[in-house]
Amino acid sequence: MKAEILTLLRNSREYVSGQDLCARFGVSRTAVWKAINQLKEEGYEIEALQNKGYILRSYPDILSKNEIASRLGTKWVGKTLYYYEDTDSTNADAMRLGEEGAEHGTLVVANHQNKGRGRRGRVWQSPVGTTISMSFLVKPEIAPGKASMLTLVMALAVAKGIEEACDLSTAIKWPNDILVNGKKVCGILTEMKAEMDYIHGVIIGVGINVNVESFPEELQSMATSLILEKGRKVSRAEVIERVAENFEEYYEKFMETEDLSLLRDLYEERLISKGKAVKVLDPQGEYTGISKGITDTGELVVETQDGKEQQVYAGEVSVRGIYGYV
Ligand code: BT5
Repeated sequence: MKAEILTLLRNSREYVSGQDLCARFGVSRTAVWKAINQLKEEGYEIEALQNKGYILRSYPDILSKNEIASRLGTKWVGKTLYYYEDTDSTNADAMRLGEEGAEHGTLVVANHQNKGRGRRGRVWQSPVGTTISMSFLVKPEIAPGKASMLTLVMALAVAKGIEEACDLSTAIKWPNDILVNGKKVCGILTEMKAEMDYIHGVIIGVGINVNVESFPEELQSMATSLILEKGRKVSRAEVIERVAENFEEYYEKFMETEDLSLLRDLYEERLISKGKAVKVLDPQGEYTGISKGITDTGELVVETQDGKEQQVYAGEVSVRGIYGYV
């Protein structure tokens, strides 16, 4: 009921009467009063006026199960929601929950993540209380080889979500970095539990620097946050809401065709490398070229000096002018 009261208060510019709340939820005035008091204790500034009711005056950057649940207007993403104050890695949590039978669309969010993982064993740093660490569990009935496209689907959902939540323009560095003004605000890690021809679950982990005011020295030249770019605090719950809603829409589009053909234009509009010089760190040897865009199945297309087009499936690609490739 607390989450529903919060939704009602957030969506109302007028006072919401206590009587209406009682009638709506079929509970006593005391029960409503108790729920309101709990919300106040969590940091919501709720004003109560006799004969008028309650109004929500302000809400700081609160992250809680109620705050997230009260916002999500999704059909299936985040309907099962786990929230942890502290955890090692939300990707590890989502993987475990998936093995225990958690449903398609389950969302795991943490206020603090101690052992955030990047790709290939790298570390993802998530300072306490200022970042989003979240993982989505999906169970698509597709060939396991197609699952890596979900990283691109999520990249698009995050890029669009940030644009909507705080009116900043974003760019995507293929395949999994979201940038604002040329620096990384978000990384995505997709992991999968599958047999050769059957997916048990795909975990798409998203780390977003939201209200991080400073970074350790080794990240300063490449990392940024929404607060640093926007110049004001940003509500993490609102960013989660937008990302989740976009992800639901884009995932459904992806499943229609089992590729990115319906999303490719949207992705390429934000692809930072498009038309630019890139360096591909291929295990067979490094090469340079001009990035042309992506294929319907998510590979990066790079035209080399001899005019041939190469498709990059995985691996590291540096873009000239971004994070140190000069
Ligand atoms: C990523 O890896 O960018 C994927 C990050 C995924 C994190 C999420 S948080 C929720 C979920 N649970 C997890 O355990 N992980 C996921 P990669 O492309 O390998 O980039 C890692 C590199 O980014 C590091 O080696 C650093 O150079 C840099 N880095 C680390 N922390 C950063 C931060 N907070 N902001 C920007 N860059 C960072």
